[in-house]
Amino acid sequence: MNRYESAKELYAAFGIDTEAALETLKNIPISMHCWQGDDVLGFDRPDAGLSGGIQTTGNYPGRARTPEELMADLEEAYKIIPGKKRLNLHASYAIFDGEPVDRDALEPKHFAKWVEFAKKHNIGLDFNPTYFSHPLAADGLTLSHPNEEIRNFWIRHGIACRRIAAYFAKELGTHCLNNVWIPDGYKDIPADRLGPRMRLKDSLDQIFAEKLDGVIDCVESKVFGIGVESYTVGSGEFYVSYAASHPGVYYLLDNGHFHPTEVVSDKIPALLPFFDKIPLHVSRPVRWDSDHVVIFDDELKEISKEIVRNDAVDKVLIGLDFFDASINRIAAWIVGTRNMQKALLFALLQPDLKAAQNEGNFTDILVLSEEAKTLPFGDVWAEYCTRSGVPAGSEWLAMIRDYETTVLSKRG
Ligand code: RNT
Ligand code: ZN
Repeated sequence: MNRYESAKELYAAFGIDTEAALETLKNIPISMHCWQGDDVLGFDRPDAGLSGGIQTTGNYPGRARTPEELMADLEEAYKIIPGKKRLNLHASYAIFDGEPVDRDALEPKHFAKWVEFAKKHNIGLDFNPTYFSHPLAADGLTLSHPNEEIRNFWIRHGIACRRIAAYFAKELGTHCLNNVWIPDGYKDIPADRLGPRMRLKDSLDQIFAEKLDGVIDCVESKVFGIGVESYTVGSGEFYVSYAASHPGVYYLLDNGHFHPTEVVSDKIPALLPFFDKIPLHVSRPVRWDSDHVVIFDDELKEISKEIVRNDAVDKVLIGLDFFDASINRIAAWIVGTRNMQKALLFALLQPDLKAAQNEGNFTDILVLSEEAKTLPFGDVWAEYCTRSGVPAGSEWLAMIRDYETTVLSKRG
């Protein structure tokens, strides 16, 4: 008997159907963020640098410098990542072909090459307006800016981006999640905490006014950023209230954007009674919103369990958000994305203990969930990879090392 067949029997003894788990997993899309490939720099403003209170650290060689390089790197990662993928783009990844426009004048045509890429790989696209790395965001304020001209520029950017999102949806025949995250806030204690929030609310109302087919709108909250430590305009309460009072707008949870002992795994079932969609930015905060590569850790498993056992596979829109410039960037994408999928599979292979909870039987819950942790999960994961036509184990590292030697190391 091969290892998978033997694992299947051991899981069956726990009442767990490995075949059903594999079938479910292959249909859960993971939206991979394009920005791990180039340290969040984008292409529309080659000299802008990264701003907005977020930071990549490290200078590992081989960063993608052009759309062609980024696409090639994504394709390399796709060879090793099983299952259904989507690609998450930022507006700063516009491709101009010699005729640059500012962010408030972006049009679908500036993303035609990305649509072509998506069609080639049969994937959906998600989108994000870029409210950072731009001279008009230099003081860290955008949609809440007290200067009406600057605020209007960013409102126009938001409107332009939603139309691009609608173009993606139409071209690709799948929804496009359009996520608004802004860096707005203050380094030190503000004199007015309400005014900026009233302006942000008004800006969002203007941006979301147009009804667009296929676009799923969401807003992403945060606690603080570098240089923006004392006050964040788009806080958790602000955005969850905004989403709850604006049908069609959803609240995106980034697990680097909460206080250290708060967990997104518990926020998912807190939002499910109220929202039919919950978008995620799965990340790994280490002491702050550091955006480390996602590893197969306990919180990732808990997040996955909440998605799976609450029948929320179609409601939770899983996106990734990490950026590490200190290691091979393609390996980072692959590890992080495979870990998300591993955690989902792990969750799909856990016993259902809801009935025990209702009977007050916490002994069974503790014993059975601990025993299930050491079932031969790795054999089921390996089977999934093999059936998906990708390497099952660490042998893929050699492929990436080879690409590093032949392609990445030649980049200046
Ligand atoms: C920043 C947010 C935001 C960005 C990306 C690049 O703290 O998490 O989602 O990381 O949009
Ligand atoms: Zn995020």
